[in-house]
Amino acid sequence: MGNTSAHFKKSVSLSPQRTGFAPLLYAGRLEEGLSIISELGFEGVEISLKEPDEAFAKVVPLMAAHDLTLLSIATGRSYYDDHISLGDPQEQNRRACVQRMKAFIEFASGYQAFVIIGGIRGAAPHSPVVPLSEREGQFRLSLQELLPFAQAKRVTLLLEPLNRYESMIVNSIDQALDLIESLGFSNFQILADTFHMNIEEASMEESLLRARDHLGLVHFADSNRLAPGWGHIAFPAIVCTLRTIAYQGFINVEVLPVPNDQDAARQSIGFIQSIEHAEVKA
Ligand code: LER
Ligand code: MN
Repeated sequence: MGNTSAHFKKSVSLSPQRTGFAPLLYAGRLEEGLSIISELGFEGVEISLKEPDEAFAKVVPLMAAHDLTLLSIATGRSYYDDHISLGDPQEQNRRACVQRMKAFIEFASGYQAFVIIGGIRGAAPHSPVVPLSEREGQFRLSLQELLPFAQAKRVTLLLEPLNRYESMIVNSIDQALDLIESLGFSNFQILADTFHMNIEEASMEESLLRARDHLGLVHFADSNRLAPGWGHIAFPAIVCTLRTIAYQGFINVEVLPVPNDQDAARQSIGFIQSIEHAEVKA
């Protein structure tokens, strides 16, 4: 058993705008970024957007020109910049956020791209005190509306467990699995991010094994959110597990532009290439 393809497809998180959400490369320099990452050997792009605007739609053809797939759309800026969320205790805000997500889903359906549910569920630890059960209930209500909408448009939504310092809802892979299994939609899958797993999981490898039937995408960042290899996460064991479960999706690099965008991109792809065939002894 294992991944039969020669290598994992690799993608990277970019942003058309400069943003307060930091682990994005070439933020505000998207065209330059597309050309450099395609030369480095990346095959796909994840784009962080506040909304699916026309300015961005015009850039999408450039991706194809560089042989890059638009893999996924990250949506957290609606919460970080506009303060609306899918678990919002204020109904007006929650509705605005559900509408925003529907626009993302419509946009993504044209490109067969994933739409990510990460920070957009809200409930950051510093947010106003509202019983957690109420926020979870509101989040669930939003999902019950969005999942059939996305299904009709053949779009898969990815639920990304976030560490406890970023959200109080769905921190671990097991919590994500519970929610996904209880809702029962095949277009609802997991996005497993090594940066968050390093904080929340007892064993990243065991968690990936449990997630195997629902794993849509993987984010790679090291323990300090630098490029893989510049922190202390044991990536060879993780790629070995991904091969064991025959993971066929992309490995998406979501890292800080430190010491600069190009070095972070170069280290990320070079490091993954150097370990992706490694054998790890149990
Ligand atoms: C986004 O993919 C992520 O990992 C989060 O930290 C965003 O809130
Ligand atoms: Mn992530």
